[in-house]
Amino acid sequence: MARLIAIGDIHGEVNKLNSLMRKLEIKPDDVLVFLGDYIDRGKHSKQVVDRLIELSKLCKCQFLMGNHEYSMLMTFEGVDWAKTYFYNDGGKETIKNYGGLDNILKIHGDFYKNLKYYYLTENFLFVHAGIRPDKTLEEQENLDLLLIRGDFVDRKHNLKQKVIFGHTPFKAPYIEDDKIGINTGCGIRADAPLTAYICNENKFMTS
Ligand SMILES: [Mn+2]
Repeated sequence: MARLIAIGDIHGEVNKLNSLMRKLEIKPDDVLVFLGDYIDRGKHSKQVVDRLIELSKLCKCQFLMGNHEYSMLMTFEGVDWAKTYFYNDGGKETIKNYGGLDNILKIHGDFYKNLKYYYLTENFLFVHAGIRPDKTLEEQENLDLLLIRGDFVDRKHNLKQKVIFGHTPFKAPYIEDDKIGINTGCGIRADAPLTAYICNENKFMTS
């Protein structure tokens, strides 16, 4: 049976991504939904994106925008706050890994510019950070989808779908009736795993 699999924040940890993909034994009819924050902090952001592009040739993949990719893209647009954020929250590792800032867009510009803010199925909404609970999906603002924390994590929302999110780190998957958080700190702590949630089997897997 085809699986619907969400994968949490990777942050340049290509070895953990490879390990998790091996354990999942990806098949051509699987659908992988990556929740964003592929880059920064870890040393191998470029290799992570190379691997993601490879995976998109092996099975169906949805690549969502994280706040780190957004800040990087806005840095190229000359947005001051984004530049400050990018340079102070792991972006220096990404620039070094690509061999210079300009190489990022030359090598992977198409990938970054095509990232989506959310992915919706009948039973699940996938999004990097979460949603503003008192708004409909159509009313959401992109910056909330990328950055919201407690106002989403600590409150119930009204969507009929379960929300699968990353961004806010937890030691183990954060499981509520209406949401599941799977950022288990990959790229923050050396011993923190990368986590996947197999949605239609209600199972977790770690790197
Ligand atoms: Mn994030």
